[in-house]
Amino acid sequence: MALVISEVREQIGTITFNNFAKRNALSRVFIDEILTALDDLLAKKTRVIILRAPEGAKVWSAGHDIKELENPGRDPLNYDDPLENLIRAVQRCPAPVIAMIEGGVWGGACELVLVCDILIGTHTASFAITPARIGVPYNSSGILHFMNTCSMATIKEMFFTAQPIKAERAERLGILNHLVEPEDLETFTYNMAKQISLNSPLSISVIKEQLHILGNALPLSTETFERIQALRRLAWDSEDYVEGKKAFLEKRPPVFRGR
Ligand code: YXS
Repeated sequence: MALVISEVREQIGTITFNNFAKRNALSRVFIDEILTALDDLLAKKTRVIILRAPEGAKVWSAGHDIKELENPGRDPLNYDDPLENLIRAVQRCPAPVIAMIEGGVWGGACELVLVCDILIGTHTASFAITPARIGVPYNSSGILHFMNTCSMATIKEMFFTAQPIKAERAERLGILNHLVEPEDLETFTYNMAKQISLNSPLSISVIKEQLHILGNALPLSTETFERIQALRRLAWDSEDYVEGKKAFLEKRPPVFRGR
């Protein structure tokens, strides 16, 4: 069964996640299908791309497929991780990508929607970043994506509590561009997509890439980068990461010992 449904209407592409059994957990196979759909839509000169879960979804995406996370002792969010490839593909996509959100957005999926260009959701949307629930370190490019959206205080609360931010607060915090009623979500989203599709695609793609370049323009010395990697190794080498992954697979709360 296809894990994504892709369609085009008046130069507006829609990729619908269709992996409910695993709550749209972003596995390698699922991500490959999303990337293929993205390429196909761009080949068809689509001017706007919408990422969505099926109407009325309780979960937009459960985040990284935990079963596919690297084993403890290795970087769980390394440059070549499939989810990292998807995040870069969305950032580099010349067409604006709109995240149309119903339901919970978990873990790495929370970063995925933050690198989308516009977020439109209903009151069922929520946003949780959860490395602390699993004992993994997040990666620097991912943390920078949060820093480009929210205040430091909000980011610390999200990462430290690993608890969902509900839609109303997400709108106040600038995570959601628009919070709309469920019955208005499609019309509102497609009207905005239509407005964008009538503007200059070249101008939009250049401005989008300028914002991507400037948003990532945070100079780091090599020593600082190496220090960050050493810090991250403390987590991905820890017993806590072993426990975090094991607890998820055993469907029980983790017991972290800080080592
Ligand atoms: O037991 P079966 O085979 O039916 O499969 C279950 C779950 O194991 C599976 N599933 C997942 N599989 C892999 N990776 C996941 N992230 C994941 N989430 C769910 O889907 C089947 C149905 O799950 P179930 O019964 O829990 O569904 P539910 O409707 O009761 O609850 C939906 C959720 C999303 C609230 C619940 O599944 C959940 O809390 N999932 C984990 C959310 C999460 O912590 N995601 C973070 C993944 S790690 C990540 O993204 C980054 C590395 S980080 O941690 O740094 O953010």
